[in-house]
Amino acid sequence: MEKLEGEKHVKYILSVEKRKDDFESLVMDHLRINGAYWGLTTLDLLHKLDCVDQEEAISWVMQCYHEDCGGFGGNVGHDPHLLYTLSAVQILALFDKLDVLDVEMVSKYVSGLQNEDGSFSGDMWGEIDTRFSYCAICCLSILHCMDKINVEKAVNYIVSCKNLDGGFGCTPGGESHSGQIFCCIGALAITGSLHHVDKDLLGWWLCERQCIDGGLNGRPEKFADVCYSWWVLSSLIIIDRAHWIDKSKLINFILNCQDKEKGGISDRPDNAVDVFHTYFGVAGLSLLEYPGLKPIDPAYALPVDVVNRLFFRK
Ligand code: GRG
Repeated sequence: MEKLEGEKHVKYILSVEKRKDDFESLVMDHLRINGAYWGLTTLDLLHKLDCVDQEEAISWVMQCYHEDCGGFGGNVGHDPHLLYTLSAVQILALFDKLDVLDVEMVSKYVSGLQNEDGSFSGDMWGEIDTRFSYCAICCLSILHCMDKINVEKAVNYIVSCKNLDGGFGCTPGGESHSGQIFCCIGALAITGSLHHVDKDLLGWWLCERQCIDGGLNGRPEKFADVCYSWWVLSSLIIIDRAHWIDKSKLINFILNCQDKEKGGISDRPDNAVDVFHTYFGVAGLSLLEYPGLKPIDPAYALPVDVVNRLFFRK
């Protein structure tokens, strides 16, 4: 079996941060704060968060903050959005620096995006998606501000996106997709509402995502992709059905997607690596209890020690 090239992945992540004008940096320009969350969380899972200049990272995150509304943009000077606000809050949680936030303003921004039916818009332009329900709920939970939203309505909206196959989509009636399932199951777990889930039915749909090559796909008839090692497996763990897949075949699939020379992980074997797949590969291996990695929390998508610090200060 291949082994995890941890040190090379650390070097790869640090090098992406330095290269500002190559293809990967340019395509990530509008979601740089998501990239920072993926990269920094990977470093933390590999016990290497101290390789980055914490002050510099936090100062950059705060440059993405909009003090007029309380939201964060994907990069300096970009418009605020829930997707980026969650990443900013997660990065600050990683560094144990949530105290730099005006929690009142940030939670006001997030709660202000809840709609009458309990759903969340991603930003002022109004697109609705269960991804944004997850972002809002995860963010407010980290900030200990769940009382700022109508949790019952938020949960009912998510439940209205449940399909007959046990999965969840973006909006009511939307096709089941593993990414959306993570968002819905993660949000239901955080709000203590998993009793709305038929665990056997959903577990069956999720374990059928394992392909012949050992990797997981996002929905039927699609190719396996390393990122679903996170979206599918975290959901299976939350509903106690992770033993329904072949874990060693999945570990092999992820390890075979590594660039063993330059570091980084790709979506499938022999493809080009990127920070997104490097994060989800390492996070997937962490869920699979691969030796040497910090354990990651399947609902908050943060290392377990960070989540314990948030809720138990230990
Ligand atoms: C903190 C981990 C974390 C997440 C924040 C943004 C978000 C909340 C969740 C995104 C969930 C999602 C929809 C993931 C799927 C991403 C993806 C690879 C989509 C690709 O979709 P298609 O249709 O791919 O191109 P398939 O594999 O179905 O062909």
